[in-house]
Amino acid sequence: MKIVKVEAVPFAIPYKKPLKFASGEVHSADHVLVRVHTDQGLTGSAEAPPRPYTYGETQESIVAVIDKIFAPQILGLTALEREAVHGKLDRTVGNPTAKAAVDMALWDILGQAAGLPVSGLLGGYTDRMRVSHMVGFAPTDRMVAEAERIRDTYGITTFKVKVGRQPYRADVEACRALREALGPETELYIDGNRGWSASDSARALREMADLGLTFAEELCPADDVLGRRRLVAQCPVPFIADESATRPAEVTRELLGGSATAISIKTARTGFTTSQRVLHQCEGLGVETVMGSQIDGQLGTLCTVAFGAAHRTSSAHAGELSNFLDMTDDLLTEPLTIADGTLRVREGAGLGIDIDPDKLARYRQDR
Ligand code: MUC
Ligand code: MG
Repeated sequence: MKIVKVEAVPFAIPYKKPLKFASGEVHSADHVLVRVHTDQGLTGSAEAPPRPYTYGETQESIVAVIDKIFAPQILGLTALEREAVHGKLDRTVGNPTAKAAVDMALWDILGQAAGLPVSGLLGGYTDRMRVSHMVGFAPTDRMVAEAERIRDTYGITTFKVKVGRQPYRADVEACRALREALGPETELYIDGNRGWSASDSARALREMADLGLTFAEELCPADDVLGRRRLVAQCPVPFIADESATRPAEVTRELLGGSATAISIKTARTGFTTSQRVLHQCEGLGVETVMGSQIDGQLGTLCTVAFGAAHRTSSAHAGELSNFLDMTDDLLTEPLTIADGTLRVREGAGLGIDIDPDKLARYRQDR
């Protein structure tokens, strides 16, 4: 199972409507399809989504780091030598989604070689996850209409509401309107993408105290160390670190430093190998996790649900598995479907990724 070729194929698929949040906005899925080929003819696939406002990566930088640095380093190693592969990749700092896609493509190869689903190899706890839908910035009536449409169409009853705008009261009003429209049984949590100050975050949380939020995520920058600790100490619900805890060392730092009390795990940035380390770290510390989305397309979502469903703790909360609904199309031969508020793990060997060659030809950006 020697690695003989690593491909990084940039592609672009427009969104039906942009997703807007405090640190950026997405109008098109300008992702990179990563394919690792072996001498036995197996090909593992995954996607890397560039998020410059979170990691500094771009579509061009992902292609360049894979073509110029990672591929030459790992050619000749086997798909079973993941630790050796990571040793090579980690000589380069940063580039988390490029590294994660290589890792997940290797797991895809292992699953295919064994004739077993990756989700089973990772832990096999369940075959599906409840879905949480992300509601981006828009006028309040449109945010409410979107949540109602998503609930009525897909049966989704968990929503992550993007907050972090200035002044913060508009977001408080949007959350209140969502709670009133969706009723007390719907699960709501908020994600500020560092848009508020620590003190505005505290004010907003006080004004939303009666809304029954499940979590608060990354409301203010973790770099404002003392303000953030003060906020987390008074936060009435688990405070999720997302972009401030993208590696095991950062997870340790944020949790032990009192800057977070829960962790968002994103396979798009820690693959399967390092996501499992983060999950076990959190389990050992008694800290809850949520399966987050790097605004994944269908490939990325398949990876997130394969990992999330594999473990008891990662499947305990709804996973962010519905961003692909905002896209006009995708690359999979058989599209993902969400029904009754849940998404199932794909059956079959590996990750179950089957790329439609016509769609790839239509959306690829390199020829
Ligand atoms: C999220 O959970 O924050 C937006 C920025 C990012 O890094 O991920 C998305 C969703
Ligand atoms: Mg987040």
